[in-house]
Amino acid sequence: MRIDIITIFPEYFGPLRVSLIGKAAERGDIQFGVHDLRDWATDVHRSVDDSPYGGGPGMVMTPGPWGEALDSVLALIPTTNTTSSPTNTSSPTNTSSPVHTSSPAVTSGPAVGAGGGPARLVLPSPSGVPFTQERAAAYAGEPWLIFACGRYEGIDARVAADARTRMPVDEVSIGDYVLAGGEPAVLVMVEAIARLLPGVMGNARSAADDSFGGGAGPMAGLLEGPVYTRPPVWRGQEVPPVLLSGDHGAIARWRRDQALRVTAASRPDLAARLGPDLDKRDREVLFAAGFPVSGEDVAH
Ligand code: JEW
Repeated sequence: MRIDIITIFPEYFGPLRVSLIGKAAERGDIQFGVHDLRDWATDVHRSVDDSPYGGGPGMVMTPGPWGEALDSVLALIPTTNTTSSPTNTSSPTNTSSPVHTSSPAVTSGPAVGAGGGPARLVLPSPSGVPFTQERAAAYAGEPWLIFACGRYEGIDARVAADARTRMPVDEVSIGDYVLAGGEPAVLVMVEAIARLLPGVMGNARSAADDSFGGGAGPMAGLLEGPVYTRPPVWRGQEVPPVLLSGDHGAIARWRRDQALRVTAASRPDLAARLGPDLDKRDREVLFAAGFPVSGEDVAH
């Protein structure tokens, strides 16, 4: 998968060289291009913002540099030929070579930008659709994502409108709080996406076991409960004995009980959607946790 990021703070993406994502990039499982929007500014001050039409506080990112930046990044890579991989391997912290001056080894693809090309543009925004585990999994199946990081009061709306004429564009929110810009949202999304790519996680674990794991699996729709490792007693606290019992059925039931309790306490909205596949024991656990359980009365 290729990921391009356009930002006025390329140094913000140094963390992409660290840990499992950094290793995946070294292996070539993810190809990152981080691009400084100011490289497409045209004035001596490299301006990318101006006052909002209609008045109001703050500044708005001007469309000019964004249009040129997206044109250049789109011209970078794949054609419809899926056997040739992108050759621009600029590291996340390599901000010295903007893509529009990349070497001739970089292929340009006439199919890209003609509508239905392989790139998807993701625009972090407090007004976007929610970024969920489901959306992360869908993005993990894409060949090429371009993230555009706004700042100030956002990006002139014509940039997204223009981009939509040639590629899918998603405005996405990572949560109901207001950031100063899209950069931290992109780090969050890239981490959630990258860990779903084959071979990126240290030891292969089932995504179905994760909190927010999809429809499959016995723990679907539940948050994960507590976890323990050695030593068996620490500062007077014992590991729950069932986990040392070797009784895998009892362990699975205990973990489900804990997941139900945590979900009811932290996320009653999720617990309320658990519905029909709850067994009698599940309903007893939720009821004991003080959670309203529909259907038959589980109190004795
Ligand atoms: C977020 C990108 C770019 C995402 C989530 N836009 C905007 C905006 C901003 C402040 C006030 C009002 C609108 C700042 N801002 C961003 C914020 C993403 C930008 C500029 C963002 N929260 N905040 N989930």
